[in-house]
Amino acid sequence: MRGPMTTTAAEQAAMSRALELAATPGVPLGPNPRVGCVLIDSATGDVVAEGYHRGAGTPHAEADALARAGERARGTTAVVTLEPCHHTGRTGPCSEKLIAAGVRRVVFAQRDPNPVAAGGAQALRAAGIEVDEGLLADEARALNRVWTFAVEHQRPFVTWKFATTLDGRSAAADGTSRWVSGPESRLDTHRLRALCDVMLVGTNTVEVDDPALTVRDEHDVPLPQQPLRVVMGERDLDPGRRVFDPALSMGAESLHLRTRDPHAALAELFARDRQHVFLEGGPTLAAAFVTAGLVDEVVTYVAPMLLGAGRSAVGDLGITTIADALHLRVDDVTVLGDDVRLTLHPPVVEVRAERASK
Ligand code: AOF
Ligand code: ZN
Repeated sequence: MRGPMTTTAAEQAAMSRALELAATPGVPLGPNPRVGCVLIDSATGDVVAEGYHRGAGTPHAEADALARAGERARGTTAVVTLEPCHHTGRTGPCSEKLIAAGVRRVVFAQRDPNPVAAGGAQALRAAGIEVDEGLLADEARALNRVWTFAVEHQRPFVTWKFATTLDGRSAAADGTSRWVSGPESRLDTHRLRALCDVMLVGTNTVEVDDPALTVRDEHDVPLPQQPLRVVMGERDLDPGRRVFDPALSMGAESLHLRTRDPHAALAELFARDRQHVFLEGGPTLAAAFVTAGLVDEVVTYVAPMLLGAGRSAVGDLGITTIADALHLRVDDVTVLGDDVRLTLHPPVVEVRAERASK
């Protein structure tokens, strides 16, 4: 039998706790998912041991809990937020560790979308262990939203961020663009940058704005590692630019990807174990990603300011008539100082079809 219907109250409580453990603050980001595991006594439901994953190269959550339980693991139920892995990557297969430890039953939330590591449930069942899946699966997926997306699509998740005036301008007619958004929005941007592992801009942005692209310390998110700073485009760049200046790097690496193709860029970044790209412009690069269908999330800061003329946040999308407009779904609206932050997700196909038919 599958699904949460067959789980006990003790298993449900253990899964909530496992999700909490998985989300332990300060667990380094990196290419691995956040995973938690609680071993409970199969008869009484009492907690025997807890464990969680602390980042790539460290023991998986199941191995961590098993090590803490020692001999007491025998006969327990392992409640884990992700299907136990069945591969040897940086560490050995958890399926075999659970079998060797004499665990009686395994309840997991999210099925492992990673084709390399999947198959744990089947291996456990084959060894005579009772397996139940799907308990709090939505919560587990949400916890590893970006990792799940990247593994399922075999490319990084792309968040495109921009700031505009009320009339949709990101720079004035003379090209000046500093301080469109206020200090609260800028602080929020640094917080979001800290959650990504790549900062991406085009060569033109480096030439015109000369950004350092580092995450500064005004944010409240622990920063285990500065995101990789990537400049994309075929044009040669002056090595004296701030993004290449070791004195300003704060430990962040930088990389010039000599391509204009968003697919090629994302493939290269995924091969380097990167999963979350924070795209910060400019308009040409943003347009290339939007038209390629490679923007997965939009975060925009709208400032209560009018310019009447000037550069728009995004370049030509090849759209000439209103029926072809790209529609986004607004998922969050937050007031930040004088600005409004909108978080949106990409084209809702039904809305387009519905409007087109009117
Ligand atoms: C984790 N932590 O607690 C579990 C994972 O390269 P490896 O050996 O660390 O394997 C990573 C894969 O293992 C990961 O993509 C996921 O599919 C699976 N389970 N990974 O990092 C854990 N249980
Ligand atoms: Zn594992």
